[in-house]
Amino acid sequence: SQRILDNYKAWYACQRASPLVCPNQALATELGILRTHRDLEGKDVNALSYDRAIAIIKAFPRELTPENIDKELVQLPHVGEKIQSKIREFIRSGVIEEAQYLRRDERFQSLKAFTTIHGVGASTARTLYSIGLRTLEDMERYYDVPVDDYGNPKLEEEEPIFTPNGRRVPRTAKLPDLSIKTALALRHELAVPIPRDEVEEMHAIVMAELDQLQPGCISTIVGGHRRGKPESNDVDIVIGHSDIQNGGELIKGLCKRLVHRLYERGLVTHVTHLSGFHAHNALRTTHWDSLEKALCVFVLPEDGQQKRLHRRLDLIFAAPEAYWTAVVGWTGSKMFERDLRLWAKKEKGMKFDSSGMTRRHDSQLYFPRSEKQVFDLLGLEWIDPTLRNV
Ligand code: TTP
Ligand code: MN
Ligand code: MN
Repeated sequence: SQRILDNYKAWYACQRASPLVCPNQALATELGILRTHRDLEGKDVNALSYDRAIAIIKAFPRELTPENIDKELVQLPHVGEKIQSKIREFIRSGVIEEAQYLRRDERFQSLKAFTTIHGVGASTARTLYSIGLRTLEDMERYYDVPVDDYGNPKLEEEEPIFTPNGRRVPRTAKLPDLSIKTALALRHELAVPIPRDEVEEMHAIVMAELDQLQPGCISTIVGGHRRGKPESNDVDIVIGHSDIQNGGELIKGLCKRLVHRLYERGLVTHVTHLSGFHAHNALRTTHWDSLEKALCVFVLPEDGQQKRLHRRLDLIFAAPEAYWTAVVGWTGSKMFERDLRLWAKKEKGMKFDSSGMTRRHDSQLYFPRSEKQVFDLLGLEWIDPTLRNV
């Protein structure tokens, strides 16, 4: 609604409409370089300031120009003097000099490349740099990743067995872990963005397998796909059960069973994280695992001659009372989620996360029946998933 669009100066990102591409996109991208730099160097407070300022730019409804900048900028929350001057520099000259410098800086380039590997955070990246590594090829040698005849990294995996009907079946019964070494070996494939139709194809195959184990399951594709991104870096699926009364019992343990089934089918090749149910706990203040989750590597069955790429797949199983909070919690973006939790806590005396919603003073657990109801219970105006691209 127009009211949401007019809300661009609101304090919390979850009150503002943030489209996928905003009128000041080039500015947001340039500020993003500075944000990434602060993040890579461990300056978390600084990085968060940039996150908040970029979030404001992403919701700003008009193009900023040399003519309107003075008037517009002073009215915006979360944009301190330092970042204001960076914004002015960009509006005046079309670039931010520091960002231009960083793009060519060896240390920045190295740290950024290292963190593209699943499981490598900023602090690991800094350690790798400090012991002399500079490129991903250095990192491959350091982690002893095997290479093929062309020098390209390859998977150190046992040859799969092919059954008479042509299905790939892994030889061992144990699910391999997605280690840094494996992530390096797969890095070229995992870096290829996933188009929307392939996301939907993966979803359909996963749900068909799940139906064989437990009929009646429901699901929502979440993450960037749900926010309208034309291409995603992984596939995120929230899974629940249509039986409100018994659904929790029916899907308990199902996450593990599904992943093992997908593994036996040759559809899942690696897993990074497999967790069971914990109850939503109103007393815990930090975000923690409270649903059944599996973060995996998935590969579609070969389609004629077409070789299919390894893809990251996140599966989140939620009991009926947590289904819609899980959908909201995993739709993102990360900044939208951060401010949702903050809004719930500071403004509503509630604890919100993917695993549920509770009133703080008496720990009463809510049971939202739709995504809209999650917003209603939090006292927030509805924001379409495609406008949560903070
Ligand atoms: P991601 O899949 O990491 O990001 P994305 O889907 O927005 O974009 P893309 O995959 O294309 O890069 O996370 C999806 C949402 O899930 C994110 O907004 C926050 C949530 N999330 C958690 O709640 N816990 C987690 O451990 C992770 C990794 C994500
Ligand atoms: Mn995602
Ligand atoms: Mn994900």
